[in-house]
Amino acid sequence: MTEIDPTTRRRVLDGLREQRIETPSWAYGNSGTRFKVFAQDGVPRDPYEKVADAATVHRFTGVAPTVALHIPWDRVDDYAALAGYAKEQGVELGTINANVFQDDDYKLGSVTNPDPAVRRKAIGHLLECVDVMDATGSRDLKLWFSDGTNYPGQDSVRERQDRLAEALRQAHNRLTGQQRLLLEYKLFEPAFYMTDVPDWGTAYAHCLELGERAQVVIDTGHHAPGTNIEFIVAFLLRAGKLGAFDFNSRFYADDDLMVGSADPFQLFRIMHEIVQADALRPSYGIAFMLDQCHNIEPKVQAVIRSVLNVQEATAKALLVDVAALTDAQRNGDVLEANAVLMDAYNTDVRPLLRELREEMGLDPDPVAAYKRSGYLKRVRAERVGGKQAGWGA
Ligand code: AOS
Ligand code: ZN
Ligand code: ZN
Repeated sequence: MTEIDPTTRRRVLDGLREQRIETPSWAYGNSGTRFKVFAQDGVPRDPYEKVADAATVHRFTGVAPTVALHIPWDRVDDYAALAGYAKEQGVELGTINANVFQDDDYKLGSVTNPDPAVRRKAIGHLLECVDVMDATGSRDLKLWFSDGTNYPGQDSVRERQDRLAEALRQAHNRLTGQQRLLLEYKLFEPAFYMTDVPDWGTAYAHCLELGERAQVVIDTGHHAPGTNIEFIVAFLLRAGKLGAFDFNSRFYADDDLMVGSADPFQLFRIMHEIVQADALRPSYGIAFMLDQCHNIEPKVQAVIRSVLNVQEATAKALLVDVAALTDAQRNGDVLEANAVLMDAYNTDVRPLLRELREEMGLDPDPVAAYKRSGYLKRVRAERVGGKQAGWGA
């Protein structure tokens, strides 16, 4: 791409200025694999400190004004007080993530468990999460189920779908006002023969059955290798059923590495579909969340880097010359259409992003500014005995 003309420049800067990226509370805690959790100094000891870390990310990036909570990892007595603290720190509480995967009772599933008593307990937790949303003012309830089976014949696949539909219906019926139910799918893990919500098609079908408030979540790490995720994005956008993203990167499985690190081109292709559908603006309603675990790298800095990676991919997507692309597509000019897209992808958008941050009154280099700020040094001294994010806790 040659010089960016002033009109394009303004349009891209305005789009980026409006962008919102939600960070997850669990990214700030210690995490690891099933082999080892490497504890880091200065990690949060409670939800308040996670909120403080999220606010730090927002302070340096300017586009991460909400933090997602995970219940019960972030359970507190007074959610309104936590919401008030978040506001004081300059952020808000975002999506509420339900957790029905860590109790012994859930060995054979939560909402799809063959035992009705376990199903009642799991549904009770989903409803409790909506109570939390009422207290925090959160719009979205995000549901990911670890439910599934490990062996063929272990349980009735069809009955499990009925149980799932019933649980979703109860949670959906409990929502009021602007509240939404976001259903996340995952092909594998921890169930290895089949999961009860393995793919976007299953999630989409359940959301259709539920109605308007139900939307699909795309976690970029939850597909078979080689899956064309941007196709799923385009399909769900067309159907009006794309509610949210859980952004992260993967090389092999659900690696939960920093978004845009393994495959920045894929992230660009996803953001291209979003921009083409005019779905970037917050009023469209998609929650762009991160779902990451920083096992070996410093956490707040990694979240800042992740936010910048999403911004870079978005800036490139906003740079696509739509008129030239449409022209090439309509003329069947395969190579020209591809060249238009690649031209945007190959543009170095970092100067533009520095300009954006200066316009927003931020340091043009958020990572350097964060490192200079002394935040990590301070929390390392203050926070003794930081907690694990939740896995294996
Ligand atoms: C699990 O693989 C999913 O990505 C969920 O979104 C999960 O709730 C999240 O990773 C936090 O544990
Ligand atoms: Zn996820
Ligand atoms: Zn995941």
